[in-house]
Amino acid sequence: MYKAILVGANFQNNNLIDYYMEELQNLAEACDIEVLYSITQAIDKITPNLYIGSGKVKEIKGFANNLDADLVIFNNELSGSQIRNLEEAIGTRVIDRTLLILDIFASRAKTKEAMLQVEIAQLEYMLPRLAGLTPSLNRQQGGIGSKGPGEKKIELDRRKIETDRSKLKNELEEIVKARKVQRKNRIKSKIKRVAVVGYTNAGKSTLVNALIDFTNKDIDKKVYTKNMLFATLETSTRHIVLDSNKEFLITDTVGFVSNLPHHLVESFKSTLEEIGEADLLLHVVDSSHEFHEKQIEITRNTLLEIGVHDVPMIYIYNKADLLHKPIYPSHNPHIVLSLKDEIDVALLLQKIEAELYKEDFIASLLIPFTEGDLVSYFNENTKVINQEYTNDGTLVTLELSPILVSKYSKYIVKK
Ligand SMILES: Nc1nc2c(ncn2[C@@H]2O[C@H](COP(=O)(O)OP(=O)(O)OP(=O)(O)O)[C@@H](O)[C@H]2O)c(=O)[nH]1
Ligand SMILES: [Mg+2]
Repeated sequence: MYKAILVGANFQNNNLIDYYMEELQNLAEACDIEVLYSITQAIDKITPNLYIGSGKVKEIKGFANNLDADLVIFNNELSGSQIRNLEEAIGTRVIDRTLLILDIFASRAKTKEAMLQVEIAQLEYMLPRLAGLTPSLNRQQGGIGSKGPGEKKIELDRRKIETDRSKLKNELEEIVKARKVQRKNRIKSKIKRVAVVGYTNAGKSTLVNALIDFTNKDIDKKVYTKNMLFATLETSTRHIVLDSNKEFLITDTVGFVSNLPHHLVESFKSTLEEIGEADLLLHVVDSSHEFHEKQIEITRNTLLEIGVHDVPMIYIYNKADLLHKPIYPSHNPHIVLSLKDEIDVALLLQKIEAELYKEDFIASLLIPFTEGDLVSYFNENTKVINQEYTNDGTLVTLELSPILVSKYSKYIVKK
């Protein structure tokens, strides 16, 4: 287990530095790294060779010696030569936030697609830094960066890395193509789609599971949840059927974090495209987190970065059971709840249903007795409010989508 010192350069005395450093600590712990100490320095501009001032570097070396640290993690993204210079000056391995996040993703990836995406992002991170990576660093590989292309780094051969990268990209493209076909079929089926988005550890997977629990108790279908950063990397989609016979697909997605490495976002774009095609986004927020407003902003910006602008969104201020004082949500429409509370989950489902099916009509249809199958169809597939038998046929009052309204318009007697 690595024992690390965290370092953050703070430009123009940004008041969020404490938040970023706390997050960096969480990221390190998600990587099984023990954090011994955290240092920040206010700077106006980057010192080219060491990023921060040389006096501060000496101070870090002192802490590293005294505390017996074997790793220094920078909150800021470093160049290859900065890494090399810092390692020489401090005498430990030096990595940055980006590499740390890439490493967490590498250790969490389970599907072929996710593994390829992470590996491509890792190679793209490495390519511009090859010159700076010293041989000793490469021999020390193991632990951090050891997943994916880690071992291959011994050969530090740019050409080889570039070939690897394009091979992996081709492989990924094949998988993406296959998934696109699947997705097209789903779009054709016209079933409504909901995507769950939000900061990592906010409760996105818990939400999917709560809906599964509430609607069909099929625990085999549950997705993975855990109190750690980036528990979910792969998107997974589940089918929810409501009491009203209405249904939708719900997709759980990877969580966001501040300064999500650009290569990683690029690499995961194909997976995240599904978000933009959804009819509704559920933006889950850990309302018990001190900086949840900042986390909302980061999530919104990341969504913009992947090209999602105009999908309707409900803000779900989750973990209300952990709140010590009331909160005043600034985003609408919203709901404050605890996903651990079944009544709250029922209310949430109502809200989702109302939003997804807001265009539905209540209509009365007179179905001739000769078309009995149609009456059963409506009972199985729509929300029937009332049904009575008249001399001319069955009078069914029900909620209809605009599509069904036009399809069965000839039977409509009242709308
Ligand atoms: N107290 C409390 N804990 C909750 C609530 N909802 C979720 N959690 C916990 O929060 C932690 C994270 O939940 P997940 O559902 O895994 O979070 P996620 O957003 O999917 O996280 P990533 O996949 O890592 O991005 C778990 O330990 C959950 O049990 C809630 O309403 N109250
Ligand atoms: Mg999750």
